[in-house]
Amino acid sequence: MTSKVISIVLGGGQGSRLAPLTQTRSKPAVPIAGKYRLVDIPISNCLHSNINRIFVLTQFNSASLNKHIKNTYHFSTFSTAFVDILAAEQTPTSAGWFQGTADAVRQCLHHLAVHEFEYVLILSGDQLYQMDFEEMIAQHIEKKADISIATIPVHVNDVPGFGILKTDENNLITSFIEKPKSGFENWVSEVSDEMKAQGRIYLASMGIYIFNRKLLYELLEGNERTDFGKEIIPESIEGHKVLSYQYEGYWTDIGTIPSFFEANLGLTDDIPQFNLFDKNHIYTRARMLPPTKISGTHLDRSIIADGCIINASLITRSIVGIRTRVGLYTTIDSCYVMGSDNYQTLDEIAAAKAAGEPIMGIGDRCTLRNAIIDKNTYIGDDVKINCGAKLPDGDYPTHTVVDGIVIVKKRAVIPNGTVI
Ligand code: ADQ
Ligand code: ADP
Repeated sequence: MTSKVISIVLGGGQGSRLAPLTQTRSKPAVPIAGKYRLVDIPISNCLHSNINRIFVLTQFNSASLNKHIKNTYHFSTFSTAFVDILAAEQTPTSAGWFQGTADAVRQCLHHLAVHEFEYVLILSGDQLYQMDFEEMIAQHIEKKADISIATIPVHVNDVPGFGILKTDENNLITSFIEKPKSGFENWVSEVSDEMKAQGRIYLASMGIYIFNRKLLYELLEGNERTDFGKEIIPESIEGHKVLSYQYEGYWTDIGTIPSFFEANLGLTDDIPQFNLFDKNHIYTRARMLPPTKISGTHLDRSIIADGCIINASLITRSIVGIRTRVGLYTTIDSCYVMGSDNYQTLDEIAAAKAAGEPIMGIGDRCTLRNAIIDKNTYIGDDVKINCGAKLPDGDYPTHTVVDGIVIVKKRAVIPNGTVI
């Protein structure tokens, strides 16, 4: 069944909502949970659902995304499996950037044409969830749907952020409005008691679609429609069998800095809603890193990735990514530290210290709170980040503040004694 499916991961437009993390890399390459990349989530869900022909569409092609995909997803020469990146490209018929989700898929249709498939599974690249697509595909085929949309119950407060829909008793979608401000109030759906108790009574599109091959070509070819949520889906419910596949597990959007930050820190909960320890684990690049070395640190509800050297006093509710070095007497609370791509040598460290310059990682006697520290940053000694009142939003050479969260930019150098 899944051998008839090709998957397309929408890897992101300009990624401006995740800036400055997307300043030098494409959205699918943004690191999450200390050792993975965003794109590992949809790809792992596909592979665990036995879908192994996957295109990742991205607006710009960063070296790190290519390297990550090339070094991670290896298949046997005897299988048809692949994970290929398709970046927006100039061709005789298109000028460049994808104009929206449907336009992105349209522009890559010619890459799909050489493959044998009957169904296209379209996924977002910025969501955290574990879902078995085989069940959804089985329902799609069994019910002879033209399009299936994965849906999830949401609270009225979240309605304006999603495509909201109404179904009949056979899960047929009869109405759909993208990000409505009104007009949806009577569209209360059949949901479980657990969802009802949380006030989640409206059905939202998860931005996960299955299209029959022929219909997808008909809907996209020879027209200007650029967006699935705004155009293709609302127009298709007239005259086509568009079914809802209702899901009630954990699913969250990680396309903005606050949601990205919370989803990451949520992994440190006693029983996180997203289970990294599931038997269907997240695939990522296997690195030959040494085990982490920790000295004199009180660690509380934190995740420490491989290859770190940690001498901090206290780390609470934080994620510390690969190859992070943290100095003596430092305190880290509610932070996502992404880590580094390499280690400095002892000679480099000695030379930097002699010159009074910060070394890669986090120095001695620092206090860091509510921050995302991007990769390869140099945070000096006695630095304080976000230790006072809520900071106003703003963008500065070394860091950005979004919703009170400080994001220290990749490769930023924060001199000794700085207070942010
Ligand atoms: P949004 O998430 O707001 O709503 P959109 O911004 O179009 O929709 O993004 C969908 C996915 O496509 C994201 O992963 C995004 O990064 C990616 N994407 C956007 N533009 C792209 C481009 N030009 N090229 C490549 N990828 C691109 C959608 C639906 C709603 C639904 C929510 C669920 O429109 O109906 O409720 O998803 O999150
Ligand atoms: P990301 O920040 O998304 O991880 P990068 O583009 O930094 O992506 O890719 C990671 C790889 O690129 C690492 O192996 C790193 O050594 C290398 N790299 C990144 N920046 C530099 C740089 N300025 N000089 C040399 N190598 C770099």
